[in-house]
Amino acid sequence: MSNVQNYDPDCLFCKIVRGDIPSDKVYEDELCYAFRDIDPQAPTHILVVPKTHIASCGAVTAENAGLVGYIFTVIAQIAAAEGLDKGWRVVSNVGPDGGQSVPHLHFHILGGRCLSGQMG
Ligand code: DGP
Repeated sequence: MSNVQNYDPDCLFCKIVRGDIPSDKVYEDELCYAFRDIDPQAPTHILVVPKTHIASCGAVTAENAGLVGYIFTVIAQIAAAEGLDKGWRVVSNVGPDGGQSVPHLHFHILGGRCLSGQMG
């Protein structure tokens, strides 16, 4: 079980990080957790989330920007480890109009097929 700061008992991804809900884990360290999306939109579709509960990119501040920057270093490592050498996409949806369905900051890593021309 992982420690989650700001644990929100109503948050699906807080429960996944804690291990209360099972997931197909790809990567974990003290700050973030990555797992395969349950409804993959590409051959590789991985979600990377901070272990602390942050609602979305809309809640990124000067205080947590370092964590977000660190997560991008992990995203690059995961993309390389997954062999996405022809390219990949990172997406973070914000709010209802942005298509966010789980209000815990997460970054989608999509790859393994050509994604060009699809932005929404
Ligand atoms: P978004 O729509 O941007 O908030 O993305 C949420 C993603 O989370 C969506 O692609 C499906 C995925 N998802 C939802 N529930 C679960 C779950 O229980 N397990 C896993 N692995 N992924 C989930």
